[in-house]
Amino acid sequence: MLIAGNWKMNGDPSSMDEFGRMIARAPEATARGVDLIVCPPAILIAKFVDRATVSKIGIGGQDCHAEPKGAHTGDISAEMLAACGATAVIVGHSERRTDHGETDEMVGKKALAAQRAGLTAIVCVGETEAERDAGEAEAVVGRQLAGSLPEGLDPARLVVAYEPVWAIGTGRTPSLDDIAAMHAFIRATLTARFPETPVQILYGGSVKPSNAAEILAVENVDGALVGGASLKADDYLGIALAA
Ligand code: G2H
Repeated sequence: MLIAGNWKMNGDPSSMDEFGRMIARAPEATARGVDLIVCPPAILIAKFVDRATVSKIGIGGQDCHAEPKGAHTGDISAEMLAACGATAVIVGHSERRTDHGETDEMVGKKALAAQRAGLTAIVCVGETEAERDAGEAEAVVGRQLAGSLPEGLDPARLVVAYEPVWAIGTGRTPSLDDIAAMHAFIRATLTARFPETPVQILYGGSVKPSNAAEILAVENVDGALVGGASLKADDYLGIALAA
């Protein structure tokens, strides 16, 4: 099980106290075999890495550029994340796809860049509510998987996060049957693509301590990508301990 926390655009240096509480409680989860990764905003990555060296919490980025360096104002490369001690990076989150017009092709290049730098790529996919209502959820996710996972990716350093867009930050979640069906579809797609190496599949979208146990018990759910509930140590660890 992997419980990855996505802090999104939340946090500043005063967040170190909350992160310190996560570090203090992390061994409760890691002792049970649950891996923890926290992805703070970029300004905090180096600070979190410094603190996390005494714990078992991995630190990740929330995005990376496809190029290793150059004239790309405001962007951060996978190599820069790795140099700061990050071990993973989220790519293709629906908020990046919407806010920054990221296409499957761009996401695929970022995933390759992440692995080029030695990071685990956490690639996000998920349908909108309109697409689900139209019965197109699997077709959309299938297209995203095909387009966002280019040739050359190493499945051993790949995680796929299924995040239905309509469940993100809304408090709404799909039924457990719908989560099971989509994760089975993603598992079949990934197994056909990478028959030798199982790829971890996370569920994301309004995961909280009160629903974590039932979601994490669904077949083919290998963990969670947690947004809002990853900002507080008690909630984040509550989810991790439900795994
Ligand atoms: C989905 C998730 C984290 P939240 O984006 O990636 O956010 O848990 O707030 O729905």
